[in-house]
Amino acid sequence: MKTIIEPFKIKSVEPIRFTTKEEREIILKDAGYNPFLIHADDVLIDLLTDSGTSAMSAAQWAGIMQGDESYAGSRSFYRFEAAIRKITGMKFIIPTHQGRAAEKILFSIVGGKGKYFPNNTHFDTTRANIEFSGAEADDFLNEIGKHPEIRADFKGNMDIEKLEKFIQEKGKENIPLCMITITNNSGGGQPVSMQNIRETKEVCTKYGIPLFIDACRFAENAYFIKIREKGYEHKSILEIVQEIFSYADGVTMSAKKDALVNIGGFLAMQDEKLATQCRNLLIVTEGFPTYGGLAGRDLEAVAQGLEEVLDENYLHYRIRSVAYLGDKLVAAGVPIIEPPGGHAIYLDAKRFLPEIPPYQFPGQAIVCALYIEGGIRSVEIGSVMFGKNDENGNMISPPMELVRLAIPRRVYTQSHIDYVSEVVIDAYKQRDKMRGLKFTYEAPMLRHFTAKFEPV
Ligand code: PLI
Repeated sequence: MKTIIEPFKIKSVEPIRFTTKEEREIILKDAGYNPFLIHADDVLIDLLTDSGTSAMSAAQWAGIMQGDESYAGSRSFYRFEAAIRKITGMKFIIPTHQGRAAEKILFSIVGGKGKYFPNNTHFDTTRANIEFSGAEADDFLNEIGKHPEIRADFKGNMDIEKLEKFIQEKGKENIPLCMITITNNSGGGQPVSMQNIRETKEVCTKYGIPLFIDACRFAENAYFIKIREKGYEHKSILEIVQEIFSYADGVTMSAKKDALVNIGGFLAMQDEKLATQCRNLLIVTEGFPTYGGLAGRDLEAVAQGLEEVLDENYLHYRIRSVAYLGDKLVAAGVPIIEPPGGHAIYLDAKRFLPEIPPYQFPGQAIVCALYIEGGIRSVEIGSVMFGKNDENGNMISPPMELVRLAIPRRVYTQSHIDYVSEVVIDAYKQRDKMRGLKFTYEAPMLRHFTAKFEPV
């Protein structure tokens, strides 16, 4: 088989700034050992997130020029609405400025004290918006998804039995909706199978609970279904995504992922009463229902991106280029979540640094090392992001300690990725030099964004 090439040519480039290791040591110390707090100009390869970091296409930039900036009834809104309706089949489509704005509106209405929201794994903003409303966010990831070293096709799946038991325990009247996140970002970018989405829907239907899909990476998930799930190999990506959403009663989406844009999101649903409530709140918090916190040009770019992301050549390159990095790391013995996910490689910090206990944040130690060694910015997804303190001040850690290397869409070439693998492999060889960290500052919510540390 020949090399799988980037399915695009580069028309516009952006320089990246080189720094020395000595400079990076000072920069990181000044930022309290938290790469969220360093200037992007001081980063060589930025793998902090795949969110809002895509390179847009010429057609998207052309759409930007054609954006209709009318306050109400913008032509760009109707294009946006049609693109989303074609994919999701949803009747009511509400633009928001990004994913968490959709979550905020939804959970302000359906959330509240005494309510429970199950998911395969809530993303941090989803969890935060649910908890902010006074409700509880509960994760039901399938057992296999909790074992980074086991290779399986659909490690993002919901544990259907546990979900059903939970519904019986808490009472269907206390569960306004159930969510499923595709792909499962916090669980390693792992896909969810069509069968699992169908079975989740069946349980929801049995108890009269609506199913909402967190659709950030729906196209990447659909591609995994095509190549891994029996019966889907000859279906088009559009057919697969339409089947996925046929099981949903609603959708939240950050368009900053699979819509290939730098800003945008939406909330969509079949229920008119709920849509009316959401639109009323949207007007207070985001804007009029035909722009909802976005400019007309943004709506155009989302509509175009949603068409481009369904291209199988693109998805083939996308999924393969992430796996390419994963394969190199595995060949060098670096522990990662296997198999590689759709948008990122997740280093398994527990196996990478078994000597550093979770309360000294092994993932954050790796994040710091990758920045100092190679100017690579990554993010910890472990005790810094999801750890909680009990009443005695002892930390309760999440099941996994991970470092995410998220790959922006259409941004880096194969040689950038080769460089990343060299830096990670070098860091792994020198892992006995890494030290744990402790907080010098932590915010009460979403603490990973602003936390400061010092080495122990
Ligand atoms: O960053 P937002 O507000 O546009 O989207 C929030 C959000 C919701 N769900 C999921 C699965 C996400 O991955 C997500 C955002 N993800 C970010 C920022 C990331 O770095 O993965």
